[in-house]
Amino acid sequence: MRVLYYSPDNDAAHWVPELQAALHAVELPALVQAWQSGMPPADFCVVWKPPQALLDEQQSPKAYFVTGAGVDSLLTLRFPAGVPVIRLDDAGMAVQMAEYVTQAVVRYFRGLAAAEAAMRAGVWQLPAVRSRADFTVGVLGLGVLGARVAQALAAFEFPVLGWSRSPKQLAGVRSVHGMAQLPQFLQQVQCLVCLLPLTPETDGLLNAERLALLPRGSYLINVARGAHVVDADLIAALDSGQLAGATLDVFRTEPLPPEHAFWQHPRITLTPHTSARTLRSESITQIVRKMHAVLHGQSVAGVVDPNKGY
Ligand code: NDP
Ligand code: OXD
Repeated sequence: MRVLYYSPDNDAAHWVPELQAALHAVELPALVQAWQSGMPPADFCVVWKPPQALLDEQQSPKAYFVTGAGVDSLLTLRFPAGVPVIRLDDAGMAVQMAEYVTQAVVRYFRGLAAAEAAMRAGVWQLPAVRSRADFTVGVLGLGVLGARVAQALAAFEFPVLGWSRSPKQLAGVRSVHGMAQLPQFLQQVQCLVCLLPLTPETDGLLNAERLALLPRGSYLINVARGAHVVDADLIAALDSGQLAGATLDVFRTEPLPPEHAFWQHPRITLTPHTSARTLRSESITQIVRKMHAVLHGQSVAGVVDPNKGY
């Protein structure tokens, strides 16, 4: 069996031998190689942000595996017709996302940033105590990551409201679905978490009109994709006090350009797209398990639906 690996992140030196060893361990002997133009057809391709040339050359693998959860960067590429594209589902990301979002929510709920700033200024001042019942957290997207985040927040006894395309039932989480329910959803949440995939429908979803529906003084946590947010509308909402703060892990352009207004904004907390990292060992284990399933004609989770774009 032949497997090709490609990522612009220059990490083939780790992925290639580890993938080969993992395949060998489950008795799927394979030659795994970093992709170069002109290679013979592979049985599987494992890729992140591949060039179109790779897809044009590799027209008949049994599947393309993507080493991330979001596939928006692939939507403009032309994949060979009929070849499944399979993304990571969880593979160790959900627990990371749950811990990142929970810390950001708790930081806002408990007023920790203001308390730390006061201490740095030599002032001993207790933050106001909020009522948990009045701090509803709204999670946009109740997929693999959003569901785990919503349930982690519910375990901390926050009222949690979720929004998705199709109906969901999650213990401890009230949920609504569909575009028609979005305005009412937004009106109820003090802290909004975005965990949607980036698709033509969700691009720019968090614009001035929708941010204005949140109760005054709400918070935004965006851990999905930068383009879900209209940057200028977010800045305006923060400057007017409509939003009290935003935590942003993802940006329209990454790395965030040095001149971008987000860097210096006093009410924005920034992190460098690190809320849920691709964990190589967990990802390889999942990909190898799915390769085995595909070879045996079994169905696998995480197959991208080209019509939905995620
Ligand atoms: P999933 O595909 O499992 O879940 C997506 C969720 O969004 C589903 O609940 C889906 O609804 C909902 N959704 C999609 N489109 C719409 C819409 N138009 N209206 C309402 N709901 C919609 O994705 P994951 O949970 O695995 O990942 C979510 C995103 O997180 C990724 O696409 C990626 O962009 C981002 N991400 C960010 C990382 C980071 O480090 N910052 C790391 C990993 C991922 P339904 O269930 O009904 O289909
Ligand atoms: C992903 C990401 O989509 O890292 O996996 O953002």
